[in-house]
Amino acid sequence: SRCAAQQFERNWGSLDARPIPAWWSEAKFGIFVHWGLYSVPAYAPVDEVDGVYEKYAEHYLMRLMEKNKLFTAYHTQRYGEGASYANFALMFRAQSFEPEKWADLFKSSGAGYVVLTSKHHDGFCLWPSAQSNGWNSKDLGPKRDIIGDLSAAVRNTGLRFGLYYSLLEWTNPLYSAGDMDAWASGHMIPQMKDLVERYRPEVFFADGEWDYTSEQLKSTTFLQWLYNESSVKNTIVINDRWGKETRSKHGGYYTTEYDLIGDTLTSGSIEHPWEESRGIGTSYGYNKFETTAHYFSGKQLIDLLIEKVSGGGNLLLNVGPDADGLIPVVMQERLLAIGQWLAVNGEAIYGTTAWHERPKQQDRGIYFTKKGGDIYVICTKWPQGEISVPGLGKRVKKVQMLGTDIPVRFKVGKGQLRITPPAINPATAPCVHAWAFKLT
Ligand code: FUL
Repeated sequence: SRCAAQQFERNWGSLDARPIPAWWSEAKFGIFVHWGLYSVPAYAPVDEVDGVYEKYAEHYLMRLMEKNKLFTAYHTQRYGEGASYANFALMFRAQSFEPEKWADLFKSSGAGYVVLTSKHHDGFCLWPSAQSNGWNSKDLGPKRDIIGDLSAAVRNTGLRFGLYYSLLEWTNPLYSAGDMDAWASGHMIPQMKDLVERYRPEVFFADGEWDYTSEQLKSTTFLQWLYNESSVKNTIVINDRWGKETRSKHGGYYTTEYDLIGDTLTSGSIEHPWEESRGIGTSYGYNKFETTAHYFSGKQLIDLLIEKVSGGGNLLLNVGPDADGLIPVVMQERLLAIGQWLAVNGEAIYGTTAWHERPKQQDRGIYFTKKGGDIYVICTKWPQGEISVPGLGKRVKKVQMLGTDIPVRFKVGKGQLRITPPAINPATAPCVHAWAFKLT
């Protein structure tokens, strides 16, 4: 009998028609991990520059290559005149890396998936890649298959596991030569296929797509294989960074980054799946010079998650472990704060969709999500006075505050639902940061 599986063609029209696997849209919250040689210097200027990208510690190598004054001064002072970036491969040792501890932390954050940098723009691989010329974590530094170890631990906790992969490499002569046929066929596609078949990722987050078109990078060739033939063809979720013309246009979900790219997505007006990613501070790779002033508080991160989810998006929140393999305590604390909030209010987040018909009342800190026949009203500020939800009329039978049995009074009239926030003693409130009402 004929195989019923859909066959995708090698063009965006066909590939874009594949629906995103539901697990991803339901999970809402993921953890991004940027870890590599840049975690050794763990430096970027924080206060001396205004731009977003100059604060990325994972761009350290490129900043040295372009003779950036601040990076060069730091590098020289810390490692000596002319010290090479390649030396960091010996200093990136991960002696204290315990993947089970990371996985437990990620699980406690309430996230549904974890995405690890398999290879960032410096080309250093966190797995024994045959195409890496020994420039990887198994041959150098930790002497470990980091992807193998972390993916197993993460999956043991029931979370999904995905990979970030840079299509460009700053110092690879094959890439610099500009022959993209050779690059894609001889290096990139073999690496990507190796990653997929070895680790069976459930997310493939491509990046570094901005120099060439998706045609030059042969992205549709790889994706056709991924969708038709790979072992993850039914579960894999991909993003939109597959060539300089593809962002917010092609691939799987659309990506924003520190709200920078395609920020119209975050207005909540589009139906296409999308995801915001950012660090807790101002960098993805660990920057040891950040202070608490540069970090979002638990409250800010919870508000961010609510804002993105109510706008129909996911949040991929990044942590940058240090070169020893430890996750800085401040990052741990932030993830646990989110996890505590989700333990009470997750029902208003997981598996929901945006309630596009109702504009959020952002100035009052009021956001909406919906699931099945239920509506959730999430208040990031304790509501002063009544909360009014237009258009619900008589449909609402019950209003409940998540995490407590305290009765909630509400009125229906003139096409409006009006909720009176319960008088609550802060000490017995279900949570401290944001409160959700479920309307049934
Ligand atoms: C960007 C990269 O250049 C950053 O270093 C980071 O990986 C971010 C997620 O994507 O484009």
